[in-house]
Amino acid sequence: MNKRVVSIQDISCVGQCSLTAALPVLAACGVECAVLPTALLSTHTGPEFTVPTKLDLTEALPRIHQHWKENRIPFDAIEIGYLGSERQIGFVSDFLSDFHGPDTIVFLDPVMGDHGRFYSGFDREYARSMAALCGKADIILPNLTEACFLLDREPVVGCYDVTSCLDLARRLTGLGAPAVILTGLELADGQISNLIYRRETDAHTLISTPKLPGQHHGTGDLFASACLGRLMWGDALPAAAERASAFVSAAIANTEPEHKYGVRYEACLRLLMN
Ligand code: PXL
Repeated sequence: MNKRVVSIQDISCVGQCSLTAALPVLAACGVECAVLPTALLSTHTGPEFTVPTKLDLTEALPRIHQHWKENRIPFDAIEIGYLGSERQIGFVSDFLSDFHGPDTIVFLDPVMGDHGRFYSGFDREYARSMAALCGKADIILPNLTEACFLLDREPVVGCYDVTSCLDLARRLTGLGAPAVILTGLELADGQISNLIYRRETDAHTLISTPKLPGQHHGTGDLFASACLGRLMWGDALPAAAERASAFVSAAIANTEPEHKYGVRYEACLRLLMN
């Protein structure tokens, strides 16, 4: 009980994603959320808006790191989401050297693309640095596109089968993280699945929910924070992922398809509470 997480990702001032989603979602799970904001953007970078303004906070990160180190502030988990540059990956790597204790869970969403393409500002070089960072994490949560980029493969789009996904998950643990959650998989018509794989037991769990209409920004961020929050509350990883999936699914169902800010998850936060 009384867990403290630090969430390292951007603040998108408008857009229900990254830090503005991590804070309420982790709080709903009963978990304290400290923040290490990597950049301040006027909106998320999705095509729903014109190009957002961006204040890069890279310079502030080592100073915050140093102050926390002086004050010996411990974290039960480190959540890593959207990072803007290889320099920031380098910073996170240094941060982990000081703050990844034996009982700290490093939960890394290697945000860089979807639907077979990089998000704007990301490329193969970035993917290689992110693959190295995966070696320092305990649990990584790539979608199918990110999984392919991490393994330096051509991206796969659309339907894929469980056997191929399992093969991908096994190879991803080869990067160093002992557990992988492959997110947003379309394994069967009308379904969205998450596949949880652990290297230690070679066991996997598949969690599927109906695919709902609309393409929304930030669903991966919500899933990650909800899954980490439930894990911190004491759920086992498959139960945490199941609860997070149900939460995201309810949030999507609560959102009109044309809503462009993200998903309306606020009314569904109670699904994460004990
Ligand atoms: O949802 C991930 C995310 C977070 N933050 C920003 C983004 C994105 C995805 O594109 O643009 C700024």
